Amino acid sequence: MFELMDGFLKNDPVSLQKDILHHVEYTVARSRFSFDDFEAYQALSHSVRDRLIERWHDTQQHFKKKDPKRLYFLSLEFLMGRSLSNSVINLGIKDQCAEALSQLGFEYEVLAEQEGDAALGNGGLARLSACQMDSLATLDFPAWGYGLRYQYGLFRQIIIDGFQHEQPDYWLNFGNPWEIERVHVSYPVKFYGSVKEEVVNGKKCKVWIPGETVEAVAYDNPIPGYGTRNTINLRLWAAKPSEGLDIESYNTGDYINAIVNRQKAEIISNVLYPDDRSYQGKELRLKQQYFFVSASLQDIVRRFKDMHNNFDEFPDKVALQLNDTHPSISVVELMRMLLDEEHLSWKRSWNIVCKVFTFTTHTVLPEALEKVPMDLFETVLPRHLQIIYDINFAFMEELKNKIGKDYVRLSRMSIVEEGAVKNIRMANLSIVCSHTVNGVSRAHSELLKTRVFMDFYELWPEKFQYKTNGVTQRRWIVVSNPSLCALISKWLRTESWIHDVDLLTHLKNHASNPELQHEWKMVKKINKMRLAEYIETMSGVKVSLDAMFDVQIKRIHEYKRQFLNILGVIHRYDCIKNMEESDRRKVVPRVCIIGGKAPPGYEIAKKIIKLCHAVAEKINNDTDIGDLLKLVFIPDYNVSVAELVIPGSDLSQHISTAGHEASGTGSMKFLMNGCLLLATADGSTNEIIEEIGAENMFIFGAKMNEVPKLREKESTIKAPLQFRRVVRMVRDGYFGFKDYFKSLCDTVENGKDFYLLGSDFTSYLEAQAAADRAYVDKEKWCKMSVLSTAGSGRFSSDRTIEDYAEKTWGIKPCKLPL
Ligand code: 26M
Repeated sequence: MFELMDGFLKNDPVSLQKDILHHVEYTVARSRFSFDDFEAYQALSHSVRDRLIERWHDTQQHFKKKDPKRLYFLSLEFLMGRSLSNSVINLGIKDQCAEALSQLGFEYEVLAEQEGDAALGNGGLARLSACQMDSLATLDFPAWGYGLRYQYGLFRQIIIDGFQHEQPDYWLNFGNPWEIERVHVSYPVKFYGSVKEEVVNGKKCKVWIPGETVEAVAYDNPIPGYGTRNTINLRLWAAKPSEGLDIESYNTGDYINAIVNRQKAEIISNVLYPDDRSYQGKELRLKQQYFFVSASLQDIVRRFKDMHNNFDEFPDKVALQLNDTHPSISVVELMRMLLDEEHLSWKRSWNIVCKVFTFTTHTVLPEALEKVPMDLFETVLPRHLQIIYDINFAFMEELKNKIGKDYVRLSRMSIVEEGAVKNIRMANLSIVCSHTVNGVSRAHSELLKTRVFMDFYELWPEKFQYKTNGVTQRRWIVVSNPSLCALISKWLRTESWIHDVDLLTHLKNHASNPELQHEWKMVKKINKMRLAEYIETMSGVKVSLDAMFDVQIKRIHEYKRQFLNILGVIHRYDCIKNMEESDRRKVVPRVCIIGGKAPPGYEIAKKIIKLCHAVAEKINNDTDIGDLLKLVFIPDYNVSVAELVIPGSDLSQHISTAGHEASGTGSMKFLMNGCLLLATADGSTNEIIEEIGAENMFIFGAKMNEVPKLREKESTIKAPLQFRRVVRMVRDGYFGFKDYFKSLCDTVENGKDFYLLGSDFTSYLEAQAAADRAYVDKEKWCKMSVLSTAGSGRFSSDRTIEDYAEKTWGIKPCKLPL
């Protein structure tokens, strides 16, 4: 019998089964003769975890021995989703696990479903971090992720009478086998207090006397690479009361209060902030940011000092990646550590800081750039504010030398925003202190250079790069679409595409092959069946598999235009209603699927969710319509729902107003799974068009450069009749809730249609009609679908990460020997 062994633990089914039973008995503490699906999931997870830990240890040892330059990826959000399914794929032990379980009377797929999502993030930015961690591990890069271990992840969405309600996501309720608590890896993090000047060794020094100290405890999450033993670490910090404080109690009340107050420290890592883009300047948010940054930097500096004693070598050993501005306080914190704790000179410290940081921004909207009110800064981080002043002073001097006394420009570029309320501009701080700045698609980077950060681009053109996002094909094909994965490997006669995704392009050769097409359609059908079952369970709506499954799943936001989608559905409904019987037979049946969470405080987004339900109620119960049109809202959209929905979709919509989606990564997941895209030329779509050709997609709407003009003219131009008609239906209460929908209708009428729904409506309907026509021709549709998958290689996060490694971080692979 072959033995799959790369550590102490063997990976054959018999050994796995032994381990599973061991964990049933000793970890889960159940009888090995009677345990349920969840307990079996726990035991299996612990068996997989043991294997991860072996590889994790070997990897860390190896990195330590080789001491390469390491990348530290700092992010306040990671949307990891489930770990079991991903780990067994990357370890290459899925079949063995399935066999081991089947002999015990369990089904692997059923157990994998037991796991809840790790949802420590909001949306695109957070899932991108997770995809990038997978690629960093797979490509053997010596990388670490650092973040916060929130006790409550992103809120759960429940729908009552069509309205969104938020519920806490206490994801740790049933334990988390995928993390390792490191009680001995902990650091004090300071807040508040004051700054004093002292003389140390004859030199004047600033000393920060904190008002509060909180302990950061490490939780390590192993991230296995695919087809390699390398397993990197995602270290998340949890806040615990600091040991340092002695409780001097004079009475029981003091004693109890002292304990209660200490316990308040834990609040810092309690809950993830939902992204509403313009949410600014909250004390707890600033404390979260500093907390994770301070602990991470203490950890990083400690690791550096273990091996080196000259800080000038720091930039040769450390790259620090800022995932948006959320961790940008790190630049100031590193400065503070070098100045106040290592007693380096300003010049030397600044030199080091400028060589280690790189900054990626994920937004287009200038109003979404983070600002922190100065007095809040002064209270929470008094020493940091001083350092920011010093950085800004030096920067302003340098700038004056270059551009003269252009005070308007100087004030635009200043890190400190003057005004009634003074603010610290976190993006300006990040740009000034980073050696590279990048957007997340080519179009986005152009926008940064010509608009959002134009002044900085003029000053430092060499700092600006562009890096188009990517997603990992391991999760988005291999884990979530096993049938497609098998088909691809069969036709390419290799599994190498799983780590060399450019090989997918060879599918082009078979795109018209009837045999492949037959198999391709079968795969889609299986996935549609799975999705249809899910829809029926979640919403009670029965859908026909012959219908085109048309999907829009993403966070709900005005710029993403779910409202446009719903108005399109209303138009379709209205057309069918008014059709002759003979014409009805020609209608391509559709199932329109929408899913996504609205930020809790974003009223218009919540109204869009309610509208979707109101329209669905009407259409789905109209016996006149039957299977020709259904509308369903999928509640509580998250990573594992996406894994189910994407493979089962025929068409997916990415319809943001051009110039608003920095990149978009959902589109890439659909593309890989052979779903056709109906999209505007926004963000990364532009590059998808280049790869697979506009003829294989349904592109519509105003182009990025047309948007400003259209906006100017918007108030004077009448929206098309069809558009006014469907909005009127909503306004007049055709779907009920007349008063409630009024403010929603107001956002697209009376010259206030900022996101240009009216102006894009006609071309949207044309694109939809083109999709209908294409769907009727099954062979043509299938060919377009194959070509979508075949052209998706460029959108793998492997490509993105290789590019960052070479051009931004300057890191090289450090592979564990087999
Ligand atoms: C800010 C303040 C307070 C609380 C939360 C936030 C916040 C959290 C997340 C703000 C923005 C956040 O994420 C932005 C984001 O997800 N951007 C998306 O990033 C993707 C990956 O680069 C892109 O593909 C999307 O186009 C972009 O919208």
